[in-house]
Amino acid sequence: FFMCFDLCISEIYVLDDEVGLGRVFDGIGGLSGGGATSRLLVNYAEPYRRQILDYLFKPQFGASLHILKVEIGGDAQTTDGTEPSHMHYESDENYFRGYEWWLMKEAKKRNPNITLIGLPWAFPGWVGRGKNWPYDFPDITASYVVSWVVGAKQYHDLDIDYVGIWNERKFDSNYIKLLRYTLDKSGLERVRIIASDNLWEPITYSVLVDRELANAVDVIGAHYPGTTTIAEALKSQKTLWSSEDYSTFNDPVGGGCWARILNQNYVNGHMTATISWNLVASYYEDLPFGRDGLMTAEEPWSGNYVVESPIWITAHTTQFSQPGWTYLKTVGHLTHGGSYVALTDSKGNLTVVIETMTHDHSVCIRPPLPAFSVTPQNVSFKLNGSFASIRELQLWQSKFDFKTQKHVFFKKLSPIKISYGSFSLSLDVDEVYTLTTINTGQKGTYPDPPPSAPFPKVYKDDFNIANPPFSEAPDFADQTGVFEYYINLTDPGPHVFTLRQVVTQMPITWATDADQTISVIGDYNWENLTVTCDVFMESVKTGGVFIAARVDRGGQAVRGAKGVFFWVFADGSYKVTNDLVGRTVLAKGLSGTSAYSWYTLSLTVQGQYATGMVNGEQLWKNDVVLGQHNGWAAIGTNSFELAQFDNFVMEVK
Ligand code: 147
Ligand code: CA
Repeated sequence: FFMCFDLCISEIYVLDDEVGLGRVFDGIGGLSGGGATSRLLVNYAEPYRRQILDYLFKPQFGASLHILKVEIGGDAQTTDGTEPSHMHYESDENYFRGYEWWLMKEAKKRNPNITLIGLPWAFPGWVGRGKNWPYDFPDITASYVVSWVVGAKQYHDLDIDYVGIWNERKFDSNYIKLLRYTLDKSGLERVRIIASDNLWEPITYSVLVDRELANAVDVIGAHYPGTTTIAEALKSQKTLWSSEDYSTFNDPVGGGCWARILNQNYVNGHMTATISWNLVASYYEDLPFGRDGLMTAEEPWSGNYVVESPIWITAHTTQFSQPGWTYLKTVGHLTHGGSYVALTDSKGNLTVVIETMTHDHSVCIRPPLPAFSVTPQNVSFKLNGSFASIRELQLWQSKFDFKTQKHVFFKKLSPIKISYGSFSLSLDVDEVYTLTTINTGQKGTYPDPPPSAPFPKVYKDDFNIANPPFSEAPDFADQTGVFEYYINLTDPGPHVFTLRQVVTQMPITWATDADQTISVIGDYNWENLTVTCDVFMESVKTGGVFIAARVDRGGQAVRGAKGVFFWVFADGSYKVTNDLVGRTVLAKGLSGTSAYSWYTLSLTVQGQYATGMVNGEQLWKNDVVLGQHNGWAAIGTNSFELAQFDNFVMEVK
């Protein structure tokens, strides 16, 4: 940029608080879950794990997020895996499962003012009394959700600020009112309700015609709004949020998407918060929506992580304005493309964020982006009202350069002097500027993390850990069902500490979970390896478990997973199949296996051949496995049944 004097023609934009103010700013956030998007983060060694958390949450350091939204785990597949429920069964309550509690505490440690939100994608099956629907027994659903809020306080001293209804699924007005009532009855009047985490309609219409519902709903939250809202939403006078947005590959175009929508969600759509799906891409990249997070941390085994451009784009707003600040009325589009917003704390501070992202460098995953043009331009800003006395503004710049790929992110430039109440800037395309009276901005940095490395070729887990920090064993990514550390208190033998699949009923689903349970682990590119695992069925006659290699998919597509699956059943038989559903049978026969005994299964795949052993003896060999060339290793069960796993080993050839 250069200072623009009389020689250049520039458009004049006025920043004024005397014409009234706009809406109150509620913050910028990240979403962990929906689902299992932070799965691998928890397994990072220190100091890398806390560095990643600092880049996300530490004020005046990196993204310095204002909001953390998490999934209320429902034991079901919710995009990149399952997250455990605090109530697997009706009589069960446990507030130490999964990693969302831990994540919320880490966020609070860094920013005590961070806003916390919980939203269910799925519910355990018992909540619907077996029906795939959460509103037939709304009192059960409401008390299930309120239990989660109460548990957050009781066991973790976390005050949840907002809860939602059912992610991107139907809402039920009576349920929302009952949720409000149940919260109030539990002394949680301060907890507010977001509805409905879907489109603007039909929730807006319902709020407009139903006064009682309008009283229960505090925020209308829409997903992927494409920066716009609808007239009815404005008419409702409700706070409007983009309660899920972004979901774009986090390369510089992803950063450009994020820059454009952070400004324009307010300019065009009057939305006062924007939440990124997802917070941090901490799941195997070959699961759906790989790297759609503000940064990437998908290699706990190496410690490598990458601070991507969306982190620094976030900082342009978050480090210089806080929830409770107010947007000025004087915000808008720039004549030659791009946009500007301005915020104030009403105590004299002013922050202006300008973005000039071009169309092709700011495309998000959805919705489609209509054509627009952005060209270099000179702009002048006139400071009126209480800003007239400002003499200097701090200046921060991000400058995308798609030609050289030498991008500059969140760089502090010399402050701008204000003369005669105005300043000028020469804006190039694909730039982001912050001009602010706040002088605490900082581009946080740590030494480079270790280099990227593939998943280790030899991997063992005996699950022998008495007080695990998390309920799930490292690097296992559950795709249907939930696999937890388990202690066999009465077992005198070598299997006191195991891993156990604990979901015994199809949940109220969000995606299409498989009818079998499955947890994947390892490297998607693996072809030839041996997987060994001790297995223990807990269902007499009907039980079944498998170990697998070359598993080709998870996420919403898990039902169609292919690979090489070696099953044993409690009825004394075995099977080798090409798919998780067990339809394409490569081999089958008798194994002599039954429930309540431990067996060591071993599966070796080498080129076109696979061989299986039980307790060290070959059960079948050299079955031809064509079609499936690579994928993760996996363990799982034949149905929603209890079963245990121990001494898991993978050796890659
Ligand atoms: C959202 C979900 O809420 C997230 O859990 C995650 O799956 C995310 C991935 O992009 O997507 O669900 C959407 C799925 C489809 C659309 C919008 C949101 N869509 O097609 O407009
Ligand atoms: Ca063990």
